[in-house]
Amino acid sequence: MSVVGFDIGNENLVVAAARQRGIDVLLNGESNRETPAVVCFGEKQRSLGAAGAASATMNPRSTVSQVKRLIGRAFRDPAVQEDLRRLPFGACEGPDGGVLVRVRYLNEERTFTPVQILAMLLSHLKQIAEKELESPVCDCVIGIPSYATDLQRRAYLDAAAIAGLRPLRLMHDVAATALGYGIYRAEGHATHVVFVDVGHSDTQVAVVEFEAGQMRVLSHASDPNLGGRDFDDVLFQYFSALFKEQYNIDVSSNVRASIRLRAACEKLKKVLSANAEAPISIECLMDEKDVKGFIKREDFERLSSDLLERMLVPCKKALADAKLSLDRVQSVELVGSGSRIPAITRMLAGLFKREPRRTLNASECVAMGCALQCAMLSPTFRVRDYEVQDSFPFSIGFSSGEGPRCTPSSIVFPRGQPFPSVKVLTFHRTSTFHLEAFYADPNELPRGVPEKISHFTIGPFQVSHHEKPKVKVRIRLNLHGIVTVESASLIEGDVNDPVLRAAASSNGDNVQPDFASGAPNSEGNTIENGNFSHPEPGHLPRARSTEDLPAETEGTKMGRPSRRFEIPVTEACAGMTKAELSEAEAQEVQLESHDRMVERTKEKKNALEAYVYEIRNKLFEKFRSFTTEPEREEISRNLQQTEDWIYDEGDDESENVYNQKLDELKKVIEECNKAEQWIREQSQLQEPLPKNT
Ligand code: ATP
Ligand code: K
Ligand code: MG
Repeated sequence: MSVVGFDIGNENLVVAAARQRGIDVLLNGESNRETPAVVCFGEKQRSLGAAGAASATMNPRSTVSQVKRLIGRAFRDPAVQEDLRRLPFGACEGPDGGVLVRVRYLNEERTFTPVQILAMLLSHLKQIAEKELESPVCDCVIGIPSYATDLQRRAYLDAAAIAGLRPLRLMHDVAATALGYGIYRAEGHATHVVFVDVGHSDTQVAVVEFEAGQMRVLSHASDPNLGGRDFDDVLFQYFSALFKEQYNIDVSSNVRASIRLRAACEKLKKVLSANAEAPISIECLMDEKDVKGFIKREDFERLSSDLLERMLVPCKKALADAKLSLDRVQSVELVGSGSRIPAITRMLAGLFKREPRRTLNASECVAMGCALQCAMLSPTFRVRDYEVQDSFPFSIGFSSGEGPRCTPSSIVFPRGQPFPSVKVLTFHRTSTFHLEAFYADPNELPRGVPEKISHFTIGPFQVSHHEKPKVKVRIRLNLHGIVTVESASLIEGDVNDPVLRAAASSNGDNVQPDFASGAPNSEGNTIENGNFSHPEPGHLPRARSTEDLPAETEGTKMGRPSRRFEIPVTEACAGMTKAELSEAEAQEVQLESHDRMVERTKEKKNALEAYVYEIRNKLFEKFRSFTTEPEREEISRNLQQTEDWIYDEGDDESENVYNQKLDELKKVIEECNKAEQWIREQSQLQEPLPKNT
């Protein structure tokens, strides 16, 4: 079983695999190490990755890109609306309030969720990996932004499931980068490194402590809306204004012109990373006008000064959260291709009082770190012991739905919590109750993210008892950074209670709801914060276990033994239902089989064309000796007819029709082929025997 790591960038996808000799980035069908995160829907087929990007200008409105930013977000979120304005494809609100991407596919209006598009990209990467590795790919680790919400994390898992992948972990991008950095280094004493990843649309920072055999993420900070594309936008605005003045054209009013200018600005930005000035020139941009312009790097930097200042904000926040003074930072590592702008390096050097380094491969480090983590988690690989401890960037609270929601004691996982982590909360309840998980501090969240995470029903259960029984609820922040109620149990002190005893004997572990009638206790609804909490070793996903739950039987203060009963837990969270998930899986299977059919049809058409050429060449050489002039003319006419047909009415036919045509043609020259075969055999028979020496 192969183990792979995926970097799902807003612009670029990378897949890496662990092999016996180390981690390799895998090449796509075009032999590139990065694959554009693009799906293009066409009249006849869907094109993914590099092929999708190649068809983008032909079909801009049905070319879907930057979908990472739309996953698990509300259509009405102003930040989403802002993104959609810049993107050429259409979108509308889905029944769940999420985004639906609108495209034309096979001459029909179709909508897809961003999760489905992500699944298409993952599936494309899976195919790339399977081809390169020549083995099936299922286990993987997927890089995600540290600021991903619970809903978005679940969305990544849904997308992976649709693509037929099994993520052993969703891993924060920068934690993956840090793992790749740390595992080959064996400092005895603690060193601190700040990682700054500037991507296409976001900037992520983490402060990491390395010691021999382990890494600990001390803090994550980020700006989800600051990346390379914002610098493109600065240039876009500048040249739009310039062209309006000089050529009297309004580029932003024209989709195609906007796409072309944006692409030219991105190129220009890259040129400016290596040169002090750069020209721009676009033929026939709009209203049949050719445009020309030029900008100096210093002017670009001046126009970008706000963006550059903003880049320092998450850096300062990460340092402050890590409680680290500058002199304790040994290195600043810069990754992400967006960081290639020289002014960014300069700004960071100013802040950190040291030159940022580029020890790691800026565009491949996330995928490589993920592949490494996958190897560590997979039983099929042996990797040296190395402990990865990540930290969670948002505070998570729980409330039982009554009383003031966010009191300091309701924070179960404070910001910076090492995870995976388990905490046990104790409630005093006599019947079914509800728990709500929520983000405890809205200020920590990206703009537009709702505070509510998910809702849990603890029950059904009911006890008739005068004492308040204890309900212990086990809460897990899992390896993916998703929060769940793992189990709940009723701890009952008095085993002499006849009702409870009856329940225990007749229903095994579960206390059923209909055996007692006592009124629910209205008190005891406050959360007793976890009486124990243990961060687990980061590299071990732990199976659900009850080993550290209170013992089945334990002494109470009255000296009586207590009993434990499991209570059912149901979860209600946004995201896809099981039925939606299997429907999406079926749809993806159908789309893929259509893609394969289109590919096969192309191959069949090519084969027919190639056959025409092959026979035409043979006609006047090999076939000459045994055919008459009229026979050759007849065959020639047939070949010509087939060729004309391919370029005309047969241009877009089905696989079967091409097969039929090929068979017809083969019949026409059947006699010739037989004759050729006979001649070949004869000449082999007549070949002189090798001389005996
Ligand atoms: P994200 O991490 O935000 O999801 P991503 O991982 O796809 O996105 P990267 O591939 O790290 O992003 O970076 C892409 C950005 O890097 C683009 O904005 C691109 O213009 C920019 N970029 C690439 N090369 C250069 C260069 N030489 N100079 C400046 N910017 C560059
Ligand atoms: K990337
Ligand atoms: Mg990235």
